[in-house]
Amino acid sequence: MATKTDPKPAGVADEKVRSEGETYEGLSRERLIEAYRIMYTSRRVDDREILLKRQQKIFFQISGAGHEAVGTAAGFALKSGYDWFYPYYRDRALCLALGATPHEMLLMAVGAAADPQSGGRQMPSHWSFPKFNVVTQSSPTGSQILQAVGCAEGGRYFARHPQAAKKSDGDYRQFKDVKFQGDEVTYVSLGDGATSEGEFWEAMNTASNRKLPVLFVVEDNGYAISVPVEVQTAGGNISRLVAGFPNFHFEEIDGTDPVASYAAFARTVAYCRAGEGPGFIHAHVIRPYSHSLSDDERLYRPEAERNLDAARDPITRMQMFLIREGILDEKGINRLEKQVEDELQVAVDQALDAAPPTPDTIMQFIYSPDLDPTSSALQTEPLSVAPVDGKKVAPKTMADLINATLRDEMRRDERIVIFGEDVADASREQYLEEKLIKGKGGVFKLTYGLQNDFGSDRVFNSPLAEANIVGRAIGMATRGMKPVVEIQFFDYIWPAMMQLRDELPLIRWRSNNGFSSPCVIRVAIGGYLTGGAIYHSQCGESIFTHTPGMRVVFPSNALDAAGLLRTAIRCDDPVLFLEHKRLYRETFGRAPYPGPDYMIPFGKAKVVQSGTDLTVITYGAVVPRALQAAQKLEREHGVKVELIDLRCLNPFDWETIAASVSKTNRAIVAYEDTLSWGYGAEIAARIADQLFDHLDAPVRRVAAKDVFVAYQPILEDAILPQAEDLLRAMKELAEY
Ligand SMILES: Cc1ncc(C[n+]2csc(CCOP(=O)(O)OP(=O)(O)O)c2C)c(N)n1
Ligand SMILES: [Mg+2]
Repeated sequence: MATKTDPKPAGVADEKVRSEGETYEGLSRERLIEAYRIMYTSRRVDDREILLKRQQKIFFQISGAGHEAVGTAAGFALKSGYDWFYPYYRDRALCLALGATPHEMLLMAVGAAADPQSGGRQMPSHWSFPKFNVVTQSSPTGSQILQAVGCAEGGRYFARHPQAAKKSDGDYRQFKDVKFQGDEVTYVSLGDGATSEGEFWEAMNTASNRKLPVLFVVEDNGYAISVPVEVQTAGGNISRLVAGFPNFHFEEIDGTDPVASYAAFARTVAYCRAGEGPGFIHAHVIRPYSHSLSDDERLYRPEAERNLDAARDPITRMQMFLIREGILDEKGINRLEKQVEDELQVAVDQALDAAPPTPDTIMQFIYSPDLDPTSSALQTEPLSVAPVDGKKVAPKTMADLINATLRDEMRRDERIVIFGEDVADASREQYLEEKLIKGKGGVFKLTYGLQNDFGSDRVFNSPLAEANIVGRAIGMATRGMKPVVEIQFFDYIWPAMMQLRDELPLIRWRSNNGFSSPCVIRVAIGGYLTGGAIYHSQCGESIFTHTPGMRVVFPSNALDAAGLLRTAIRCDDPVLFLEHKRLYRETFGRAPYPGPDYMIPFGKAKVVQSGTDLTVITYGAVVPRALQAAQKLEREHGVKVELIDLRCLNPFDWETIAASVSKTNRAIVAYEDTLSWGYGAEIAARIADQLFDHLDAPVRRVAAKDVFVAYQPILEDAILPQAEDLLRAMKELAEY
């Protein structure tokens, strides 16, 4: 076999057969037999699954055929349950090498209740083994890579802050075990096609820049479904393109050769473990079974090309190698293969007998089963603030109280880190140390002074890349950290959308509670800015309330922001915390700081003013506008409006809405987002559905026009719902 230290071309036999006791790049003869057992098992599990699919006994199949050598080598070079793994769907052999069994894999293929990876929720080959530190994987090619970076950062953080790993009662830490090793490595693999995803480059950038112990493995089989590598990758070779990233150890190998692969992995893992930086292994492999059962590669690959691949099949090459080296003879190989077949047959029979999950389990583990953020466990009273020198303490803005809440929570919980664009006081920390500058602390100054107080390990700037922020936060939170990250403007949240829609809210559910990533994403949102224009004024909260697994909070005043942010940080679910820019420094809703333990449970609306004639349900910056309109309506027409501030959008407080509408028999739902398909549409539909008998008038919505917010203030005023619009609608509905 060709290796770096033995540069013979692949397929050419060694002249000298090694004697007993000699190793092959550190692999003993027993280890090589074990490698073959894993590789052969992997191939045979694929073959059996394909048969089961054809017999319609399973519902999908993804093969690892052709990738067995590199996977086995990775599994041998890394430590199961010690290092961390974000494997691609072709990594069956890796998972077997780490200790997973064919039975566990087949349970996933049949979708059994006892499937340890997802309880029947995910397709096969979407690996998840908490006991081996194999973190739940998904289908989007590339979304695992930034999470792996965050995972490595988590390991490093705990090594530097071991106190932070301690358990603590009364918040998410009670339910989140932390384990870490000072020299652990995080493995992440992907295909040649997936290197085209932007998140791959974002991950390479951060791993390189922070010298993280991440081992990137590109399993290059030359195709992404039918698209050949030269279309994906400029120049056709990813190794050439990434060669300029500093701090990396690079290897480009024949990934069908287990010995050469193992040698490359051993070198690279040693480099990563020593803390030198990340590793990158580019493994050339083959894909003998087409992309999947729905793909026939003969449609786009001629026979000659496929024959070239077949000649490199790692299974036959390994067989020939074992025989040639006198490690196993033909009889020995047959015996090993028969043993694998017999064991596999038992595993297949057991999997086919396994019970499916029952339909009543579908809603389990969307959210934490341990900590309910709506419960009174997360409810405290604000501290009353005594006057100072006889003078009442001046109330603070929402911006002030968010900053103070972050500071107190960081003091209380060392697992909290804050990162995002511009959130640090100054990345060049010597400027701060020498007191040459004051520091920035966010474009809205919400994180001002936190780096100064807690250090650059805990508050730092990210690159200008939103997926980078959220993807890394997910990886850190999986390890037990509590990232409280910032998206600078809601308008720019979209690069993170894959992470926010397909990853963060799904980690717990898709792994059947095997993993969770409770982190907080703070986002500056909304308009009424006078000059904010299209790209600094958007709302769009309904897109996230439409995502099961994501808590969504939208406070309208300083006190609520403080209480809800603390709950968001202490809770065990992912939270999107929406902060209205216009409300950051508004006179409306200022309050003294309510103390370091003030919490408001999620899903509890606030009745801003009670009334008998009409209910207005709203949140965010529409609250002060609706209040103004309601007060005017009462002054001028004697109509008494009950004004409900939802505060939390998922979960939301249906009880308060229902009680109010049952009393007033009239309802308006008001929101700043565009009217059609907005958040209020759901509330309106529920009122129409469940409170129909109580209604004396149709349910109305008041919202923005179905257009983006324009720059010129005259246009902005016309587009966003104003107090006058609310007043008109309230009056009309009261008179209906
Ligand atoms: C983000 C995303 N886009 C498209 C797909 C559909 N898809 C699944 S696998 C695949 C090709 C992946 O090719 P490569 O990364 O080379 O891996 P290989 O299958 O060759 O091992 C595509 C396009 C997907 N799963 N995710
Ligand atoms: Mg490929």
